[in-house]
Amino acid sequence: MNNARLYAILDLGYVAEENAESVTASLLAGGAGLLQLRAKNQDLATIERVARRLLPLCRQAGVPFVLNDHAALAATIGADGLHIGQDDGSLADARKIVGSDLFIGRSTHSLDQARAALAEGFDCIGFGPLFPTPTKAGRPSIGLQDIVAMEREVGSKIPAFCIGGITPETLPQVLAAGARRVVIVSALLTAADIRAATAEAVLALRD
Ligand code: 3NM
Repeated sequence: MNNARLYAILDLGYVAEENAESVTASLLAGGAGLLQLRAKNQDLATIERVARRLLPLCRQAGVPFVLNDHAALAATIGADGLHIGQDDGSLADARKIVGSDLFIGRSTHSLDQARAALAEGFDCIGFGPLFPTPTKAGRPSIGLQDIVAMEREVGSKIPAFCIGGITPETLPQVLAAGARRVVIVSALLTAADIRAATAEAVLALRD
């Protein structure tokens, strides 16, 4: 686990498989510090194929490659990290599958869940969605009011990434509310210039 401020996600809901490498290259060139492959509703063979193409790009950039959801596949392909949601079982169960080499992150949707993920021993968390987002449609947004407490109690111990509806327009508010690290998905993947949009976010996240 590194000290990344900007965590980018290559989400196959936004990016066609044939563009996965070029978009990932742009996210990495822009300075994303972590790269996750997220592929809801895709078969495992597709996910493995895309993951095996993205992994060397990340390695070359010195950026950890994280797989969403699929613990066994993450271990098989040699990913650096695994990310799992609230309904994806315990850390201990995921550890049994991936072993001790990978870091494991958890999605959290409240201050209590963030505290619980820290107590359980996760290596990092997502915290959100701060705002309503088309990327996770229907999930209630949690607002900005708990970011300070979350950063104090959890973000001071493990990397904690605010997520959900973060765009160039909302990022200043998110930072003003106390966030230090963010995940940005659609605002980067739909940007006219992905590398430039990523670089701008990295700049805004610097101390
Ligand atoms: N997880 P965008 S919100 C993948 O709160 C994801 O756990 C969330 O995408 C959570 O930057 C989210 O497009 C979507 O809003 C983030």
